[in-house]
Amino acid sequence: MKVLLLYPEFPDTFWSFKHALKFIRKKASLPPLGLLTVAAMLPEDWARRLVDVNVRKLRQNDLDWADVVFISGMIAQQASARELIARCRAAGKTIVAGGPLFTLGHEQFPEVDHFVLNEAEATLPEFLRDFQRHTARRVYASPLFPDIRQTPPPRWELADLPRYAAMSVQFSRGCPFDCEFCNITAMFGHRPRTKTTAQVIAELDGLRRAGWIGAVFFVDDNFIGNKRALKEELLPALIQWQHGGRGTPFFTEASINLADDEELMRLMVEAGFNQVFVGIETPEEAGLAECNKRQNQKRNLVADVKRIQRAGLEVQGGFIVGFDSDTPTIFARQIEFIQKSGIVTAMVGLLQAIPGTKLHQRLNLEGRLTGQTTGNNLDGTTNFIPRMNRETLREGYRSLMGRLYAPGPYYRRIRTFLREYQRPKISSSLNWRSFLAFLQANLRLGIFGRERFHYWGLLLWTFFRRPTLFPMAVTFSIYGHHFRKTCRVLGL
Ligand code: B12
Ligand code: SF4
Repeated sequence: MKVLLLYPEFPDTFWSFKHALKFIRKKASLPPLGLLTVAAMLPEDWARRLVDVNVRKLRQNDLDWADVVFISGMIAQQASARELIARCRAAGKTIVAGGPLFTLGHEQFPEVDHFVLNEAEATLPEFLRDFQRHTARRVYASPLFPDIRQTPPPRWELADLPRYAAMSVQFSRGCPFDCEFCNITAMFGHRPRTKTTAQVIAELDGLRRAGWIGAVFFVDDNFIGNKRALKEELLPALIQWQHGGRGTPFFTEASINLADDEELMRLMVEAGFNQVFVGIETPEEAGLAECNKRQNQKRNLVADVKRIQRAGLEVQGGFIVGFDSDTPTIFARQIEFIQKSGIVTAMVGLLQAIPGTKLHQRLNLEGRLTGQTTGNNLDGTTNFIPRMNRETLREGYRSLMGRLYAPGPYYRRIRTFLREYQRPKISSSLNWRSFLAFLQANLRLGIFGRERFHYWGLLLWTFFRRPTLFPMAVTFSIYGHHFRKTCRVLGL
């Protein structure tokens, strides 16, 4: 059996980092970990080929080669997924689909032959058994949250690693919290399930063997969901592992209560973590209460962010506007918060209702849903009737994004951050790509860019005040270019 593993293209959005990746001659941020994991669960004698359309085109000979196509994706990739499915159909291939896009809405893909939904650990073995007996059903789903201590290491050799900016590994699935808009708990449950330390180390060793020396993203929904396992097992083992190698920078996602645990932050930094994405959502207590973001309530969120930054972890923040309790003052409040906290990469989205979330259920009951989500809450659209006037919300969002990423405030935010930040213990080693990126940045941002005065101002300031953070200043400048371009593409 020859299996073609297909990963659809991401649209040009904030998270694609498309315009920044060009500077370092990379094609995509991360490889499709779900498909690489599924590849490892297929029978040993099956041949496998991965085509991630974000890094290379799907060719006719890929389709001619394949007996069956396994396609994955998230909602944001649905347009490309539909195109790929149509091509596979036209080529007469059997199509098997799985991953978040299909788990949350398989009914919308009548052309697909088999859906293997939820976590493959729970559904794939039964499908494979039936498929080999030619008795496979159309849909395989499971309410179970499987033990991931049996999950095999991803088949890295199928991916063209040098084309990606970073690699990903997963330690845990699930999150103990219950935010109304989030579908993580519906998909992965409340009890964080963890892999064993030995599994994680084996995955990292596999990456090293495959020649990877760059950054690694721990794609956990909330890395600190099980603090005990981290402090007693995983982090000490990672510290040990780093000593045996050249130093791999890690980044991840965590909830704000990370700021309460000095020991945990210290261990994370020692283990090589230098960046963490935190869902802050809103500085307004009413908004936090409305979406049940308990862990963010009644705190000084700016002070929390600064504490994490001072520990040596850059904070990237997720923010939302469009809560029922939001009034038109929210736009200025968000900007003020983000500027003060020095969160350079601030992903502000309009609230969208994703199927499977409590928010979706509530808005459905209230008769306020207007259509399907685009799956990308940063594209300036909503799929429900907001309490605020729709035009006020859209305009407010547009102007918020414009002001946040305009060169003046953006470069000021970088300085606010660099003043606070501790130099990371482990960071990406500089190589010819970094050097080329620096030259390109000088040309595109420093000579032709509208931000040129801000750019040189920042570089000079960093050179004299925080010289060890100079590479970060260049990286942030390149990100700013990407964010501004994306705002233009999205008409923000
Ligand atoms: C890494 C990640 C990203 C990376 C993607 C990189 C990549 N190449 O994959 C980046 C940073 C680009 C990203 C971006 C976004 N993401 Co994202 N992301 C994740 C994250 C944290 C981890 C994904 C992962 O690697 N998981 C580990 C693997 C092992 O799990 P998996 O992919 O689910 O695969 C398992 C099963 O689903 C199944 N499976 C998967 N594929 C297939 C295929 C077949 C054939 C079969 C049988 C089974 C199967 O088997 C696997 C093993 O169990 C998830 C959260 C999560 N916990 O998964 C969110 C998640 C996938 N992202 C999400 C969202 C919303 C986004 C954004 C839209 C965010 C935004 N607001 O802009 C953007 C969209 C991208 C864009 N450019 O527009 C949502 C998706 C919701 C949905 N239903 O589609 C998730 C679930 C998070 C959430 N809060 O809800 N993301
Ligand atoms: S803390 Fe993050 S992952 Fe957990 S439920 Fe809230 S938004 Fe989802």
